[in-house]
Amino acid sequence: MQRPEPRSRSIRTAALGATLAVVLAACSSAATPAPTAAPSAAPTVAAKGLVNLGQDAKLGAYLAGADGKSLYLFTKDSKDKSTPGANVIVNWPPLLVTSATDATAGAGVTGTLATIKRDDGTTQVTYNGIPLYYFAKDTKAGDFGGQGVSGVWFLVAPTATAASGTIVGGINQTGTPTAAPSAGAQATGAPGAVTIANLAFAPGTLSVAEGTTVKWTNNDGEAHTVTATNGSFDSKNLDPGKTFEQKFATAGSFTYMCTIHPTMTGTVTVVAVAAY
Ligand SMILES: [Cu+2]
Repeated sequence: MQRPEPRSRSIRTAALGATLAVVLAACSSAATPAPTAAPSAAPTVAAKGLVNLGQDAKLGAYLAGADGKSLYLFTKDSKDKSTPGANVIVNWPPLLVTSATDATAGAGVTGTLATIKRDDGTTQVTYNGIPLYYFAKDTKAGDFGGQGVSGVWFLVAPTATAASGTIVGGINQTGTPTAAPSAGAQATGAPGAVTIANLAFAPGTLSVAEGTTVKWTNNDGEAHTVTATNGSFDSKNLDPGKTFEQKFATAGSFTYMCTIHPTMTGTVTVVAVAAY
């Protein structure tokens, strides 16, 4: 399914820009003698490629792009075949390169990186035959907004493969024996949702990854508040049917309560996402 060329070009340019940025950050451009590494640079940056290994406490190891953003597989794809569709193109930008040699692997990425030609003429990166995508609503490293969406989009475990034709090995992909265990809300595809009903927060303790926006919905017949014990956030009076959102950028355990009904308490546990 063809899309207007300017959009494709902008994605490709963005991907190329990210690659160049990494090369520059790593001070390893083939054409330029490597100067002394900047003291502020993390040691692992130099090992970065276009596809890298991320590590999450709950989800385990997963693939991430040069910018650290999560990469996903689409279970409706098959070996070396991206399934075109308007919804796919809008919400799931493929990981594109201008040349197959741009598909470089970061430290610890042991699968085979290759490329396929998409119907719109662009070149998409594959991992063990699996076409790779970003999720449009992920904005930074450690965002897992696409995980489990519609039961067909999953983070890519390092062991994932399409060698047999169908795609297996997405993290928590249904029916995949290699799925990593997870108790986190991220695996449900509806991260960060708390319902208020019957004078209680459910779940009472919610575990999310760093950077997740948690949304409370008051399904009760009366007003409540979502008020942080440490004062860092406060919904004020939340009337029936209303929602409140709070982003949790840093790891930690955050307790909150309803100031109208002080026996109503809850906790958001924010799990750190390892840097690359
Ligand atoms: Cu209340």
